Amino acid sequence: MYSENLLKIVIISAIVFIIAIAGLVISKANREDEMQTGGANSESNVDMNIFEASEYDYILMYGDTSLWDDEKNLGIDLDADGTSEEFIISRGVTGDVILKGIRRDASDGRIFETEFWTSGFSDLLPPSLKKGNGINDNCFVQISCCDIDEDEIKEILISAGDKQVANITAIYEYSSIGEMPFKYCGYIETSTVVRYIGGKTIRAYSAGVRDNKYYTYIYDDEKITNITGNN
Ligand SMILES: [Ca+2]
Ligand SMILES: [Ca+2]
Repeated sequence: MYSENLLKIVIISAIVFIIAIAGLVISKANREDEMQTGGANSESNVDMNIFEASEYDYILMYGDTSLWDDEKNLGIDLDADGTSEEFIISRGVTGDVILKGIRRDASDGRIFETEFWTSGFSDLLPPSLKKGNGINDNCFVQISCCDIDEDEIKEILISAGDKQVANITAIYEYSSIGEMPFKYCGYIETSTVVRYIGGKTIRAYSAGVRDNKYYTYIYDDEKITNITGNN
């Protein structure tokens, strides 16, 4: 009798142990999935974003590109003309980062695209954020759409950063005509997070957001201007 009870206890303990381990594995997998998933205004990713605003859309990826198992897509009508523009974060065959913006011509369906990474953005990054043609293991890349200069057309913000030492956020204007759908208008360099606070005003945090140390920039007339120096 005693050994039967002992056996039951051992079996039950083993089942509880297996369930606990399975739970841990599943929760870890979910976290890892979230790390690379991003998504429009997803609360679970707020702490990971390297560009933030109260109203915006974004896609985000993180770390070693060889571990990216899918691409991220964002369809958004930047100029409210009824045709969506499209953004993609994915990896190329050699593990390089692909950050793409696409305009589809509503009348004839022609496609015009900009690959931000190879058309100048990666050149802005310090070596600490890069690995080969890709990003370092602790680096995030983010494409965000937000109307910063309040002209009813959303700007595109391309960001790369590790949330500690370096954050490069470049601003591009959308053009609904011509061969170049996205025009480079400058960049902000800081340490952690870049945040749009409304009124054409951007804060670039040099430490954690809670430390409240930031430079203030105005984005207007396709130009970024530092207006206050360090607070
Ligand atoms: Ca459009
Ligand atoms: Ca705008």
